[in-house]
Amino acid sequence: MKNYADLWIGYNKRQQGGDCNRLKKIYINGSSGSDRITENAVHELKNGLKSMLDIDPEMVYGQIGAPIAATCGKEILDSEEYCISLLDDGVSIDAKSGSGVLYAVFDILRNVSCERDINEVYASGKTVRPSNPLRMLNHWDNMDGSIERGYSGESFFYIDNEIVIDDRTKDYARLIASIGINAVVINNVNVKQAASYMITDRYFDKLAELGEIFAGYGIKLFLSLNYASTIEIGGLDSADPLDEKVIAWWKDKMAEVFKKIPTLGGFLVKADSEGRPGPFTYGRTQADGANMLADIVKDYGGIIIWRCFVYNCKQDWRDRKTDRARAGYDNFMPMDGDYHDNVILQIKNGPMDFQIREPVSPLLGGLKKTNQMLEVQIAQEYTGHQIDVCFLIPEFKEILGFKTYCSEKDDTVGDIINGKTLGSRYSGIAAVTNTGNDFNWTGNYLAGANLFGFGRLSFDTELSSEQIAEEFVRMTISQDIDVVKTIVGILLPSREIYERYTSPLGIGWMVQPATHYGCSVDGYEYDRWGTYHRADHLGIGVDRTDKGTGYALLYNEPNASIYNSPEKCPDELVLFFHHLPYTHKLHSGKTVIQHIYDTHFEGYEEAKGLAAKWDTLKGKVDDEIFENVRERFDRQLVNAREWCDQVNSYFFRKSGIPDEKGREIY
Ligand code: GCW
Repeated sequence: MKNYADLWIGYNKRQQGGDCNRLKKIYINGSSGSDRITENAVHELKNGLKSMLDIDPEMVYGQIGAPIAATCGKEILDSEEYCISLLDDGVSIDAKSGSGVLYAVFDILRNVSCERDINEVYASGKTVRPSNPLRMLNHWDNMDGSIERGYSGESFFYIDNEIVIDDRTKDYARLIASIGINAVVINNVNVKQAASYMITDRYFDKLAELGEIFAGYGIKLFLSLNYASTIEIGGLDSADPLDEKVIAWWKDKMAEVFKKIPTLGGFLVKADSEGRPGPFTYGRTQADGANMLADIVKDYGGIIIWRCFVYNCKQDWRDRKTDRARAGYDNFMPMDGDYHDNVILQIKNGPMDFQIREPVSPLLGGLKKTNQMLEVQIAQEYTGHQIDVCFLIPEFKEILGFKTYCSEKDDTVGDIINGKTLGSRYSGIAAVTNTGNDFNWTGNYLAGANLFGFGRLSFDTELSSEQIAEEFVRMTISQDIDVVKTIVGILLPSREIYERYTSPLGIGWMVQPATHYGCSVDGYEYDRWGTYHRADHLGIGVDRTDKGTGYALLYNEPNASIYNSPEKCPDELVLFFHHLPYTHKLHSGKTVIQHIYDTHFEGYEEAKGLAAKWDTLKGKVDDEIFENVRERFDRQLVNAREWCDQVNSYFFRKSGIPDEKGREIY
């Protein structure tokens, strides 16, 4: 027995969503069928169609330009692009490489799995090119098997400082390739202990093997790199990026690494952040550090993805001038244009750290001459630890759709990271992933929707949250229309519900320090991390306007003026930008304090509503899935109640202003 679930690549029996005869003959144009990715794709297709529909397709291979390929009407340009069209006697896939074939196959399997009528779906030919060049997962897995911010068991990549390669590894590659992922960083950005030796003999063989497995599914292997490797494993006394000895060491090292792991795509680097070493130690800039490595890996086609999560984590809470929100911008903007071609800056979606609501980082739309990549987090560090249900795709859609006003057109975050704005081929989106070795991969079965959804969205930014949620349910839980509606109805509002019972109006934090689960309003208030709410008896919020830290002005107009003004600033972010009296009236017409009370009472009630909806599914969905989610809901309700009562009591005690509706506050 396998010790893990199949999720959306289980291919259980399906009803035909229309006449499926055409699936009996599949033409593949553009690949001889003998490259490894196509072989894997065809295997997947045959296996999937057999188990879902009992169809054993005949495969016909032809080269691009063969008369057969006429149906798409346009030339396939990109190696990951594909076209699926209908022929009288079959279905035709046009692609330029194995990757295109692979994505086409998963497109067909997904539609069959959702019981859609392929004659309708592909009636006029479907040409698809992925929205983003890089569609990446970042694992924060440590080599001892633990996972930093992991909520679904231990790592399936490592046990006791050894790399594990087994059936699950290959199924993982299939699982993520099927949703469009083409790059994976397999180790934590905090590179310590054994992980520092990933770029040595100790691990080369296993990494080469892993890289090959991934490559068979169009996925590039990436590693997180210890910036201070020259010191920690190289025996030098410096990691200064301009020091000749340091540069020479890296040159030798990279020659060795790319020779031993030929499929390697490059490295992700967390430098000068939260105690990690970096170029600042030597009075150098982030660009100096990134460029030094990038120039060296360039010879091997490698790229350096450099994180912008650089801030002072030893702040004095008394200091109101230093603003952590500004740090990314202040540290990276001055070198805009200096980062070399094969450097990508990886920017967290917000300026702080994956709170349930943050403004978009002003680096996105600020940087105009630098390759950029968006980092989001599907590991639910601040969003409920995969105990509370929190479907994050609606949030990601908001972020991608955010207008930065960085140019006349193509100025959304989506445009920036898909390479349109800058015309760059080095860009994309990465998620800190939510997987572990739990049976269902993600702890809460419904958290699987975030993994599925992230992949789908990274591949096709135009998909709606609802489409994604529905596909997830159909592919993994049930085709029953009522079940589908019920679960989609749980997923879609879950992020806003989570927001309502936790920290209000964009202020963030108020979490238990260290674990980041559960409420502690003052948990970080007198700490060193730069994460304050500044509440007193009169009001709450951080003044980030021109009169405060000036952060609001880092945005392009009109965003800067909107955020800078308490009247214009959207309610959901108003306490992020402004310190306001509890009696301040929001756009909603409510005062700040009444908003706090109302949203918390409502959020808790709504969470109960989600749990009640789930209860109606008993007997209608797989028992194991039912019980898994049911048990999480029990814990979510305890959490939601704690948040509700602690936040309301705290602000009632601070402000002395009673709830208009006279509800119970402690
Ligand atoms: O805030 C922090 C998380 C850390 C994480 C860090 C980062 C991997 O709490 O666990 O470290 O963000 O993004 O580097």
